[in-house]
Amino acid sequence: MTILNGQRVIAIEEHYYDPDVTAHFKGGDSKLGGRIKDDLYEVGAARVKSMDEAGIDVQVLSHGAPSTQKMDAETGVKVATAANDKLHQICQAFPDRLAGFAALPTADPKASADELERAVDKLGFKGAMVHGLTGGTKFIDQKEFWPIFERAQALDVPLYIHPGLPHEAVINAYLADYLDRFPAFANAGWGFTMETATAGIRIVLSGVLEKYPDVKIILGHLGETLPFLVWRIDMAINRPENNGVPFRDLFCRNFYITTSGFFSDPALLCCIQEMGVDHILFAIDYPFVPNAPGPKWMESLMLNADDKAKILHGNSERLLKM
Ligand code: GRE
Ligand code: ZN
Repeated sequence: MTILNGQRVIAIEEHYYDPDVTAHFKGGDSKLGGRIKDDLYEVGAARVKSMDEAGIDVQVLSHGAPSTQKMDAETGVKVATAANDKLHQICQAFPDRLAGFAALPTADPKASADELERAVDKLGFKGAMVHGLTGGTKFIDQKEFWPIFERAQALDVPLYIHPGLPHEAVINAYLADYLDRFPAFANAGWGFTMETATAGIRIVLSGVLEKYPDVKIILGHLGETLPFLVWRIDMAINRPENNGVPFRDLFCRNFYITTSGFFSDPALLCCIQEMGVDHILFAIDYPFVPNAPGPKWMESLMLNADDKAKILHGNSERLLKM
């Protein structure tokens, strides 16, 4: 089935839209799907055909940003539960080809932990994906959200921290005057990166990884710049007058990264050198990124076959128990 000597290819940041979730999107969030909305809503045979053509065996599906992160607690619980049930049905139609990450109603952290457990135990999901700031303002490292990390550790499933649009004040101060001409400056062209890299750094600084040392965090987009920056952040955060934290050790121990939407040889080699190949997993970021170039890139990449196999499927099989 695949173009990589028949080996299994598992892609783990692959998005879809549920109309009962997107009905709640407002403002900039409702524009994120843009021209690819049809592909986001398509979760059946056409999606699997595109996977076949590209040589992708499995997509681990997650909703598109901001998923249920901007809903109030009551709405979020209702919508996330229904969306996860529907995603389970979607996966059941192609059980060898589609798997799921749960949506969590993060406005209610305790309900999120319970929904994560239900999604893993009852629906067979592989973990959960959280998209950016809860309510548009709160980073996920804040203590009220720690029950989610506690439950993820207990269930031994990863939390995938996916970008969302930056805080409105940040968009206005840093990005707004270019958005007419370059709307992607607020999302994949920088805003997403800045927002999610900040979330990743904050998770390490928060102490949640000392409290729950077996928590596994996944970042997409080759780690949202952090593998490149980890040495420098570690150095600065341990200067006099700082509390100090083994930043580089914690990041390289608890974090995993994916290739979603970032098919660059030098950037990937930097990630391998800093984090080790066991922490790098294959992803496309479909349909924001087309399927076909991903496996082709892996095929031509100057990397030994054993390490390619780890990235393409071995690490996902271990981390997501597939
Ligand atoms: C993504 O998931 O990477 C993404 C979005 C929305 C816009 C662009 C984009 O979720 O790359
Ligand atoms: Zn994505």
